[in-house]
Order: sequence, then structure tokens, then C-alpha cells
Amino acid sequence: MQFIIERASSFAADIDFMILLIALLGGFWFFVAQGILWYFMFAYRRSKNPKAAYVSGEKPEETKWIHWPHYAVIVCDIVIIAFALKIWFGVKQTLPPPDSTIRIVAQQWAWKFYHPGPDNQLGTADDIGTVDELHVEVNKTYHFKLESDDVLHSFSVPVFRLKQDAVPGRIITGWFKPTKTGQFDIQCAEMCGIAHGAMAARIHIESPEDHQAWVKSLRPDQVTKQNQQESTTEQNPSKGTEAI
Ligand SMILES: [Cu+2]
Repeated sequence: MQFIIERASSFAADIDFMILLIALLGGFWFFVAQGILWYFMFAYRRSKNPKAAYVSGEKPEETKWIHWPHYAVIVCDIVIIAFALKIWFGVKQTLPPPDSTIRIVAQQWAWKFYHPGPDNQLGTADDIGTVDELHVEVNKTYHFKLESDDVLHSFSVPVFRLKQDAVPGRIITGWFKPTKTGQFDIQCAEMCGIAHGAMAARIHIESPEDHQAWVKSLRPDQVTKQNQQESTTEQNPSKGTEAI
């Protein structure tokens, strides 16, 4: 089935399933209720029933028409809640171990992204900072540390089915795992001021080779240093200890 917005994260299908389930169960009862309403409007129209019947709604054969649909709706609610809890737990309560961590800072009106750089450690000298451009590798699990410099914003990646508020004074940790290469939209989903609508960015989901090439193009010196360090450590594992 072709969706209007494609899916590019490990949990996108779960979120779509949840939306579809709610639409189908809610839609079913909506059409049943509307159908009955329109049937009654025509069946008991004034020309056929000039004198209105007095129905107190207290006899069991009358109250059952309230009770049984009510129970059926509650059963649907329980089905929705059960799936919602399972999916919410998997997406928001669980934090799978990361392959890499990025820092995202929202401000009026741009997104600042901090990538860990060649050493894959955030907060070190080789970090790569960008504005309105996030680069990630496909099929890798990312943690993000989301912050805001000023007001409430919301980090939204429609192809991931991900949306997370950025709250000033807090660092909010979340995760995602891209499953498809390409360039997709990032938007701010929280009214944050006059240029809120212009707060758009792009996520570049790259193959490992393309991602490495991007890192190398911005940090050529560190990439070489990192590779040298790795090869020396492999040749002489005790070297690291000696240095300490
Ligand atoms: Cu914003």
C-alpha cells in the first residue's frame, strides 16, 4: 500500500497502524450512529408520526439500546488502549542501546545539529555542527539529546513518524533508527513565534560510505588521525595503557 508520506524509521509502521486502528474503530461507530440518526429522521418524520411518542427510557427493553452499544464502544477503547500502550512502550519508554548520539538544539528559528564526528563521541573537539541539516547513517540506532535555546519547539520528522517537544531548560533524550536512504523534511511542530513556519530543515539519511565521505569532507584531519590511532592500537594494544 502506498502511503502519502513514506516511512523511513523502524517504528513508523507501528505509529501508522495505531492511526489506522483508531480511524477504523472510531469511523465504524461514527457511520453506525449517523446511519441510525438518518434512518430515524425519515422513519419517524412528522407526516408519518404527527403525535410524538412519550419514551421515558427507563424500561429494560429501552435501556438495553443504551447499554449494549456502550459496552461495545468500551471494548473498542480497551483494544485501542492495549495497542497504544504496547506501541508507546516500544517507542517512548524503551531506549535501545545507541550506535551514535547526536545533539539537537532548537532556537527561534533554526535547528542546530551536533554530530559526534570521526571519534563517535559527542562533546569532543571533532564534533560537527550544522544548521538546518542533519546527517545520519541508515540502519543505525541514534539517541538524540534535544534542547531549546529559547521557547517551546517540537522536533518533527514526518517520515520517521517522530515528534518530540523541545523544552527550555531540559535535555530530552529520544531515539530513532532510519531505515531508508534519502533526504527528508524536518519541521518545527510547535508554534514558536513569527517565523515558526520557516523553521524547516532536512535530514540526510546516508549509506555508511556516503556518511563517511561527508564526515571526511568536513573533518579530513581528524579522520586521518582517528584511523592512525586505531591502526596503532591494533598493532600494539598496550600502547594506550602506556600513555596513561
Ligand atoms: Cu520552532
